[in-house]
Amino acid sequence: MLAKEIIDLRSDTVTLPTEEMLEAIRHAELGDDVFEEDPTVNRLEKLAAERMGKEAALLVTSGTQANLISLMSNTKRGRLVILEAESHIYWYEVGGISMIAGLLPWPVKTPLGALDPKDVEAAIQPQNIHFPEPALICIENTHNRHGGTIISPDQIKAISEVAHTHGLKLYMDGARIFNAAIALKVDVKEFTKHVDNLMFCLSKSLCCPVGSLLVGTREFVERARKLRKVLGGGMRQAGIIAAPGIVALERMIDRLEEDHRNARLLAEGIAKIDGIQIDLSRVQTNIVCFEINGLGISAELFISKLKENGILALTLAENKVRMVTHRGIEEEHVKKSIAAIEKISNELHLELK
Ligand code: TLP
Repeated sequence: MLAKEIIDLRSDTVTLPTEEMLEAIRHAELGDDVFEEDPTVNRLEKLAAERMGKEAALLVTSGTQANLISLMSNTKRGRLVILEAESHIYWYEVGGISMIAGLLPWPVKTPLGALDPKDVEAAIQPQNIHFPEPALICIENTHNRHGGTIISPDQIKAISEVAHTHGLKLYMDGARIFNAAIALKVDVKEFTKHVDNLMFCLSKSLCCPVGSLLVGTREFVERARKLRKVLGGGMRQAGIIAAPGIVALERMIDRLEEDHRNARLLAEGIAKIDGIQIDLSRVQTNIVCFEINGLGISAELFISKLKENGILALTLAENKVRMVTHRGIEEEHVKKSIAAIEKISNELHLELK
């Protein structure tokens, strides 16, 4: 019954595997993946590489591990990495870029998540005794902290031209790249063809329990394979992780449109509520971020009030809340969430009077 149900809008990482995925796990053909002998892993990696239009792919345990290994595989210690100031690598990966990869992150601010090629050019420091050598440019697509915004294929192309002119690699944290492809109704290769390599996640809106894939040239992936081992990420019968990944790539992508429709519905509903500010132009995929400046309470307190109403969300800042739609969130859950936010807003406005 919906009334007692928790509506979990914290993240698309909370999605559970489908029945078909559980069946695929049960029947997966297995082997030792450190010896590259797990047939199911090999199938998934081949499929991922084909989908992305690259030579090879590597299954790793998480998006964070995928980003760390990619940073290391693309660079050498002591180099400079240009990335967007709100990027996941910079904010949410425990500083692994410096702590483990030994790199200097160089954050560049943007209004919507897409690096401006002119700013990238400016950030590529001249060869000078004082500066570390730049090695890599990172983009994030869709952009999480900017609200699931899309970096378009044309924008990627323009950034890649700057990167390649200066002999730098371009890497894409494509944790949610299929959301971008579905939203723009283009093949995912349109987003991947201008980057040297990328990662994408199976465990977010594609509903797998575990896993991300690195994709790029054979050489990049072979270096990554060794780095994965250094980091303790060499897995054995990893076919049990790969099997649902194959189901995800074959069956779970088209349904992302539903999540986008629900996010839009949620955003439009929230936009009508007193005390809340939302930039609807940012709601391009399955993430909805909004500010609660007019409610007179912190985002933390707002989230706890939501929880009392059976709705879970995350804070992004003192005054900012994030909600994410995914499989399991239906239109009726969206309507219930809007109603709950409206109720909280009305109660707060009454208290203020
Ligand atoms: N993002 C999670 C949290 O860490 C915030 C979420 O709920 O959105 N890149 C991007 C763009 C991501 O959004 C995430 C996860 C990652 C990398 C890391 O993936 P995991 O959680 O698998 O390490």
